[in-house]
Amino acid sequence: MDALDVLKAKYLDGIAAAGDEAALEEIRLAALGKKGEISLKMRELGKMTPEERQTVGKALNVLKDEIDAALRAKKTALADAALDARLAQEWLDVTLPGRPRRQGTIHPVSQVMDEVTAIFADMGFAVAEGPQVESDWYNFDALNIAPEHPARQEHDTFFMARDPADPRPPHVLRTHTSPVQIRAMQAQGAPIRVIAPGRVYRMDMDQTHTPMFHQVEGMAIGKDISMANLKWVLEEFCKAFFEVDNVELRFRASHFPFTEPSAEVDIRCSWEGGQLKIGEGNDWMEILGSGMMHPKVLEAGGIDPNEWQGFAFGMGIDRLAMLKYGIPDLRAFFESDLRWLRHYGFAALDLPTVFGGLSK
Ligand code: 2NM
Repeated sequence: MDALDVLKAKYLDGIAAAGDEAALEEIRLAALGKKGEISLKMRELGKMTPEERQTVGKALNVLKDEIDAALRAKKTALADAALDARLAQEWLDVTLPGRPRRQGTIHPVSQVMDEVTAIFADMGFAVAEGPQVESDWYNFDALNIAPEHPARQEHDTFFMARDPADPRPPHVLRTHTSPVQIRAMQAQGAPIRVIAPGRVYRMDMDQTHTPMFHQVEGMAIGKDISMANLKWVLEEFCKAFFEVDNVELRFRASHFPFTEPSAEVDIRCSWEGGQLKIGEGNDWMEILGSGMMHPKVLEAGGIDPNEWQGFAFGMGIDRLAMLKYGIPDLRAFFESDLRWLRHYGFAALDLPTVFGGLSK
């Protein structure tokens, strides 16, 4: 029995001293592996007398269990210690503020989108969103844009790859956010007041056009909504957006397939000394398109044009951002130049609100 006590002391000391899992595994093999010391001793039981076999066998089994238990306990202890060490090393204080040098900024387009959304939300308009890849029906037909309209020809619109097996016209990258409004009408019915801000795509690229740009369109449908409501809403919008007390708008007769009558809207301004001033001066600047929703568009949205009527308008966000924040070159908008973003970007935590100041 002395021999087993020596074995026991040897292995338990070894286990206690083991510094990692590999060392433990070595000990396990040496003691309990197929050719391990304990296993070999077990094999010798066959040569013993039945009485010897009973006492030595029992003692060997006890020893085997003790070593096995010590190995498991040590393995757990090593894993716990490894985790503790890792936790001690990889800590992170999630309550720390961001490091100013590395903090990102809000892109002027996002800032203006948020401002526009806040202003219209204040007048009771909900925000609607929809897919950027649209069916030909939602992007064109539902908006009373005829098949022969120039916008439907190859050169203005990005078409998705055509499946030769599919007879339907291919989907398109939406050329305006109007399809979102068709979807909103279908989903909610009338009366309704929504704006649809988002990305739109047209095949155009020069000093003043990028193939992807941003729009916000809006509509209000009710029993007696008129151009007068449109004019008030747009004036309120312009005063809030340009942060001036007075604005003057000029409605010029125009033509859009989705509105009848249609008007382009100019705002009184001055450009004296290259500096834009809104609400004064003798210049006019076009800022948006608008009109009364065409009966066919209401119908496409599932709304009865004999019972309901509404106004709609649309404007370009990118140009509004350039005007308001004095950004000279449109193309820099989408180049992701960090110096540009730091210069023209906005602090991430200053959310625009109508009551708290839109742009601070
Ligand atoms: C414009 C000009 C005039 C417009 C129409 C609609 C819809 F989907 F409700 F019919 N949304 N926006 C619209 C009307 C857009 O952009 C120059």
